[in-house]
Amino acid sequence: MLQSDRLVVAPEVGNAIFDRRPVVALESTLISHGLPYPQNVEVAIEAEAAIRAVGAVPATVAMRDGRLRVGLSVDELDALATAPAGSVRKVSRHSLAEGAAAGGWAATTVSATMIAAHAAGIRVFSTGGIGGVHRGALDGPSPTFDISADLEELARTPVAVVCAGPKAILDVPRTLEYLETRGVPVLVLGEDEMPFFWARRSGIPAPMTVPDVAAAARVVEAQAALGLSAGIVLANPVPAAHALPDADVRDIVARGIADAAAAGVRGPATTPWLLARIAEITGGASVLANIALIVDNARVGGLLAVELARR
Ligand code: PSU
Ligand code: MN
Repeated sequence: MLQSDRLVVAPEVGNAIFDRRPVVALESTLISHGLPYPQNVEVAIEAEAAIRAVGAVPATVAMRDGRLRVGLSVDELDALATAPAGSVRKVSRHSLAEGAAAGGWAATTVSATMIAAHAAGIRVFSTGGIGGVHRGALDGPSPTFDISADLEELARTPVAVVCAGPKAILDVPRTLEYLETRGVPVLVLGEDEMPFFWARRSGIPAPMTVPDVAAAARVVEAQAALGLSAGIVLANPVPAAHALPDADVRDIVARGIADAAAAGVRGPATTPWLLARIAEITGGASVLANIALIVDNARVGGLLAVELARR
């Protein structure tokens, strides 16, 4: 059991949870490792604003000095965003204890954010894209076995995660197979295809389509009522105005992955490295798409939390 002194919930967030008002968790790895400064702090603030605009309370999660923090101030968001490169750890389930023992700031990935959100009593969490089965994890001359801890967390922790699908740098079909095996429903909002992170469509059929957020809320509610203790993925395609063309994403990802292999990048550094490399290749267009999808996922997470609180 998580000791209460290891979980610090901001008063506004704690009051909302106590009153059963809608709350949406946000993660911090996309601030420290996913996007360049100053867009990282701008998107952190915009995502919180998008949640408030639909009547929910935002709670950005990070770890500081060994404690999981649920709800950060603007100054704290800024501290995470401006910390010198390499000074903030990226923590997932397997590295949370190490990050806690080390002290200082640590940014939580999807898996670590789900742990904190669930411990605090938050049912909805918005991010950019979830981790998944990396390309080359299972095949090629030397399989890396690199499968994001996000997938196992979704299998065991009952939090609904709003995202633009698995990041397009991943093996999306195998990520879907993994989630199916581990009992995680994957819902796509308003489309019959999985989104492709920076692009709206991937060509990969959606496991399940929901027409609107109210329909998604009914699935979340049924999942809980049936005693199924897994999470849920609600995939929301990137807003059309900032989407990259599907075919371009395919080419860009292939280039980025070839570059990463040539540079010998491995392990938890892989995702941040590829996101930065793809930002270079696209002249910043991928960053604009990433920002747009994070803010829109925050809005949809807010609507989902409002719908769940109303029922
Ligand atoms: N969404 C984004 N940018 C990111 C991430 C999500 O738009 O950088 C982060 C999340 O924290 C996710 C992590 O958990 O990438 C996946 O890392 P890995 O593949 O090492 O598990
Ligand atoms: Mn990994």
